[in-house]
Amino acid sequence: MKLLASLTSPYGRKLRVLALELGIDLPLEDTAPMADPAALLAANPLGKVPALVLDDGSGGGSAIIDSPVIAAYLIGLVPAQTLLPVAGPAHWQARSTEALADGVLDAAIILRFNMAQGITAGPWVDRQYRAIERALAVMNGRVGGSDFGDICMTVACDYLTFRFPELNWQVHNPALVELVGRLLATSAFQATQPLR
Ligand SMILES: N[C@@H](CCC(=O)N[C@@H](CS)C(=O)NCC(=O)O)C(=O)O
Repeated sequence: MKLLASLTSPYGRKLRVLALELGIDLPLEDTAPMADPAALLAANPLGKVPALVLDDGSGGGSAIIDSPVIAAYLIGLVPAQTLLPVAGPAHWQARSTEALADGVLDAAIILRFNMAQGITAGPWVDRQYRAIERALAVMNGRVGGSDFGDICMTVACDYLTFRFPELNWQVHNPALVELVGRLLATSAFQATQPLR
């Protein structure tokens, strides 16, 4: 199995950290989505990374797409895992925390695509900034809920530091600041730093 993702994709980083923490060997095939490489389009017709290409023995390889789905697949490979509560409210809370963190990334990426076209203001842009601000405030209250949620939130916050340093997300979110400082020092986050 191999992961198609770019070295800077935060969704890809979430999965790479997860694989390291789970002890899963997950080779990365550096894939730039905007170049529409054939291997990516074969794995994911949406043309998005990350995509997980499975070994099905035929050389073709079937694929799992969308980082929450891939995350669930990886976690399912390790029945003894303790990162994500297996069931009940704590499970769904952790999955919702993942969705919040991914949603912050989705909003940030919309902003980047708009910027690339010279659009830096307007109602749609403001809406993304407001969504990020509100989600961060909720995430700040969820620190420590689960290791999985903590990983997802750290990935999202570090992406904001990387691409939107002027946002100063740290100012109103002290619990996230503490979390991110702690997790970025771990070997899994160190090994998956985006090229800056
Ligand atoms: N919901 C997807 C989002 C993935 C995504 O937006 N990836 C970006 C790169 S970080 C991408 O491939 N963008 C290319 C495009 O939107 O065409 C996931 O969680 O995997």
